[in-house]
Amino acid sequence: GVLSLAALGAHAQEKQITLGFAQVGAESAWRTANTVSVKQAAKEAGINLKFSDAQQKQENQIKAIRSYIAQKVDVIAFSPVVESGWEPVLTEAKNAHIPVILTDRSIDVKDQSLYVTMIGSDFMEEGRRAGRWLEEHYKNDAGPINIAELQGTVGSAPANDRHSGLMEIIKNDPKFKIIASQSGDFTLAGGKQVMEAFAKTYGKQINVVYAHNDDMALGAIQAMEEAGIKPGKDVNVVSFDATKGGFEAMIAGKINVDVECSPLLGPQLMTAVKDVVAGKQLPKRIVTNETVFPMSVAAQILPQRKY
Ligand code: GYE
Repeated sequence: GVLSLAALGAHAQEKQITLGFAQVGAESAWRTANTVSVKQAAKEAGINLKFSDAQQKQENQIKAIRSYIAQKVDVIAFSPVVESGWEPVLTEAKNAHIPVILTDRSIDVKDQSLYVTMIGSDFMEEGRRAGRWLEEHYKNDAGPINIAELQGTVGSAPANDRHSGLMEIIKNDPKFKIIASQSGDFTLAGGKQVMEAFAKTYGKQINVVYAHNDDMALGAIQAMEEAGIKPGKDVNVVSFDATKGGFEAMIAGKINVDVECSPLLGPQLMTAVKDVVAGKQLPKRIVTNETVFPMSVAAQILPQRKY
């Protein structure tokens, strides 16, 4: 009768939310922790998660997003491999009335209505933090300070912004020079390979290795050691993410400073997904809280690290 109809109505309102998530890949310890965070948080929030891994290729991500549109998921979330080229597929999602949430990496689009919100770190600020550390560290050194940069994935927001953030700080101080810069695609193998080439070409001229993530820093450390260079001593190693692997390298004296970037975005993402489905207004940008860890605090902090 009337009662069971009301119950049906209530049930319909609580229909399980389906979220399609298009992940970048599995290139780094950061990414692995991010994937675990998203999967766990979906489970805890009772959200039905469809998950895909794009193996660091934008075309794979576009395919995944198209398939989520075809499956009529309630919400699409993704961490864009690169910043550009998203208008067509996001317009398709918009036309299908499926809200899109960006996590971790931002995109470069004119039409801000193509996504609801962007949850993640401020990579420019991370780059500035690293730059400020360098300025402080070398304040009594006349230089020149030669920097070898291991960039992340070409065209990705963290690679673009960790570079620009650093430049913003050091550009007015001519003693700092980026003498080499190349992408290691955020992987350990990539970082090692690029560093091998840098060590051959520049050897002891390098004062700083500026690695856009811990995996590449760890690869570079291997390459330096094989080339007879002492990471952390002959060369100051600056890195990003602050993973457990990064902390262990700091404790071993091989990474000098690690700028934090948190991959634990799952819970915030699931809250945003529920809010969007409930028709709530979300802020356009949700920034993660982060800090900087110098080598000297690593041993004390490591036990509290969650990724
Ligand atoms: O720093 C790196 C990962 O987008 C913030 O991607 C993320 C970056 C992170 O591969 O380790």
